[in-house]
Amino acid sequence: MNKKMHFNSKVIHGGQILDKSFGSVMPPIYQTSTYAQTTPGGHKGYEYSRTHNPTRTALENALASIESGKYGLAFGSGLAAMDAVLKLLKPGDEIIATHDLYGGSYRLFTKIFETFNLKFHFVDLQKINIIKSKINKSTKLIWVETPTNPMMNVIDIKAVSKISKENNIMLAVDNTFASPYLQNPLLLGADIVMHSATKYIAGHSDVILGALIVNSNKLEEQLRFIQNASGAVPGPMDCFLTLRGIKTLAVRMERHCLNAKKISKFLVDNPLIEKVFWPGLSDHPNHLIAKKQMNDFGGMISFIPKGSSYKNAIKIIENLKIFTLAESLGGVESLAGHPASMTHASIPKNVREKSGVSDSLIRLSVGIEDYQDLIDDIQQAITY
Ligand code: P1T
Repeated sequence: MNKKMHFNSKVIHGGQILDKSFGSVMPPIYQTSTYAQTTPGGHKGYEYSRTHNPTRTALENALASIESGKYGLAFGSGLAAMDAVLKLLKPGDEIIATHDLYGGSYRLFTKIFETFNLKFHFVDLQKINIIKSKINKSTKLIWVETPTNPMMNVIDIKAVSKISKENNIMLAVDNTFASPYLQNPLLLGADIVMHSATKYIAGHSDVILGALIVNSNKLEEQLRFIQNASGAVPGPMDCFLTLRGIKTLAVRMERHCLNAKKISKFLVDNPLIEKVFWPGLSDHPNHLIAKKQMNDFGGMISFIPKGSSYKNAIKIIENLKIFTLAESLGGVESLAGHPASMTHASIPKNVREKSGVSDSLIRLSVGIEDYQDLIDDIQQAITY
């Protein structure tokens, strides 16, 4: 039944089975660490909650459904999900990764996994030939983030997957900025989809959670082993909150996209703004790929105020009243941030500036408030 449902229905029903005990419409929060056994091994499929938990199972099935995948795996955070993917690799293996990506991802790659002798090549994955030039027999993984955080570059997943398949390299896509509403990387040839479900999937800024979705039985088995052996699992309450968030993912995303469209137009037309980064703009360098690959253009916008001044950028984000100055994104409330000193502070200045993350860049996570109120807020903030 799930395969035939449209996305709007999958978010409500995908992978869900009605509770057998009392018919509760939402899955119960199984707040338990362990399960009674009649004899050692005599249990109903659940023996210890690091390994399995029924609330987590309900979430994992929902995640698989909305990403059009076979298996979903939930983790304690987006970074814990990425950590599990990297543990598929061995010392000496090489990874080609997007050069402009979330600062915490860069930190995990360089400060943790480089010390275990994994080698990372950070390149501009918009340029397919650069990928080819970095491939050698040790290359085991291509890591794509699209749209990228915070520069909003769009990488052609299908084109990258063609190369990964030709060279027998695993392709993982961080789909956090798009959410499964905008694109399903498994359908475009990816082997692993990763989410910081903390963001659009959960959608209410009240939970930290990560997800992986795969089709291959072998990958599921390996990742399930790592999930249990390393133990970075979310608790049942967080699984429940994420499941509840998923129910409204489609309607929330529709509004996020509409609001971002209105705000990006306002910014583009405003003489106090120097540059706007949003894939829905016709002059965005990857607009055509975004149009082909995504169902809409998302709720994240970055921009640089006139004069490209750090002081102006800080003043503007401090002036905002409806937008909250905060890390994170994808919640119902609008947030504003300064990537250079916040989300991307762990990337050395010269490295982040090469990918465009300048000191004058402001990032907006456009929420689902009335767009006119958001526009008025930006207007008053930039005309201080
Ligand atoms: O915060 P966590 O759930 O561990 O997710 C990490 C992560 C992974 N990938 C992307 C693209 C992300 O944006 C994030 C987290 N990002 C922020 C907290 C932020 O404000 O950009």
